[in-house]
Amino acid sequence: MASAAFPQIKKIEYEGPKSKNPLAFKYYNPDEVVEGKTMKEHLRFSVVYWHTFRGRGVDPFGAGTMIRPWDDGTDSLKNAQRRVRVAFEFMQKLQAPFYAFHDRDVAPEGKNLRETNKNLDAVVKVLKEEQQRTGIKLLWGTACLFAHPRYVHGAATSCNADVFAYAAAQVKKCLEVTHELGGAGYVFWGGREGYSTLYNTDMKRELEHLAKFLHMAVDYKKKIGFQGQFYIEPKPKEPTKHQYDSDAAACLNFLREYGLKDHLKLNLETNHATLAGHTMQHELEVAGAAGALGSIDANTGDELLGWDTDQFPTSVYLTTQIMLTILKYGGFTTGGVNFDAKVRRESFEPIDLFHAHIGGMDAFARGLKIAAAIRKDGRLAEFVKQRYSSWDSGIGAKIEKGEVGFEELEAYMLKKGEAAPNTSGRQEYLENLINEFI
Ligand code: XLS
Ligand code: NI
Ligand code: NI
Repeated sequence: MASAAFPQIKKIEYEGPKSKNPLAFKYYNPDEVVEGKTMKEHLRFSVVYWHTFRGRGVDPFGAGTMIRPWDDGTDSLKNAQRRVRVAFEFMQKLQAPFYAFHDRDVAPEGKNLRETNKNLDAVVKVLKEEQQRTGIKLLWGTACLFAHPRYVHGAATSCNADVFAYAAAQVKKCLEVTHELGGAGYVFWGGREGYSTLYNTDMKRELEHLAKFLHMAVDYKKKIGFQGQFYIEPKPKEPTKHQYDSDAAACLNFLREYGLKDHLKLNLETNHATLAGHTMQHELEVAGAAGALGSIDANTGDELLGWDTDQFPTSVYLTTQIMLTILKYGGFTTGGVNFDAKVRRESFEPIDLFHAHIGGMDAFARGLKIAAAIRKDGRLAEFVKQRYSSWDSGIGAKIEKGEVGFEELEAYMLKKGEAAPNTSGRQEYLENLINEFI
């Protein structure tokens, strides 16, 4: 490649917890083995193209602030291709094994679909070269079905059938490109699949259209032999008042209702969980219990701001809870820890991109190690096991096996007279136990 975009920055290495070097990992040691796998294999870190390479630092009150010397600010193809080289220099120096993109992050929109597709092909060529040069892989691709004005009323749920058709054509192309780049997955985030007012909305029809759209995608995926995993990314609102994929449970219900459950897993994002009034651990648990835990968009919100601030995750409690649940369900297969996060508008220098990702990677490495230590200690799991032990034998086992109904249970209780006493839930004890490991 031509001249480096980050000439002062060398490859970020693991230096251990005592290091005071801000450009080193204190906890993320890619080759260190935890529970039989390396950290690199467990965490499968991924950098997002949109925030990291296209984020300009705009907010509803102000213009962009980001200093990006390699970017000439135009929508030219040349600029887009140069940006790819920079992105791969960044990811290589960061030791990030994966990345994720929207079609429109990487290549500019043309004056019609044909020209737009041509632009995408021209950038994909460079992406492919850089993937081969660095060994960095695509975690997932996705189509941006929300930014262009044509998607004002949604994409697959638009009242305008032509917009549905355009979205279908766009996803078709994006699937082909993701396939060509060897993507491990493909994400559907319904940015504007929802409503702003029910006065103008035929919800039933819109949901049926969304399902139809996803079935078409499944069919096309099979047709081209794309083996990657499909995911739905839940989010309750923003930009719309209500989005149909509002949380993990709503997504699962939708997938089951429309016969899509076998074809899509969930890509869960912390800040979206918060907006839905849940914790990330709750969302992971809902997905995990349904066999649909796919991948995560790692970020965090601000307790005092009620919107999707997409901050880099630094809370060790958060990453510990996430990794406890991920490990409980067997770890990532096709998914990974994708930093769908952006540096603050006030953090406008290129080096801030490194600080942000290093912090997130270290926070997850700590979460992984702490979660593994809690699992090795075994007291937490043992407590939960004990708490449900009344189901392991006697009447509990009979209920679970389906051997008894209301009549048998009435006879059992009439004979016994009163239920066995309850034991304490010991929340405070368990919170203290977790703190032993933090
Ligand atoms: C927006 C979403 C988006 C998806 C990909 O809030 O998180 O970035 O991850 O379309
Ligand atoms: Ni996301
Ligand atoms: Ni988001």
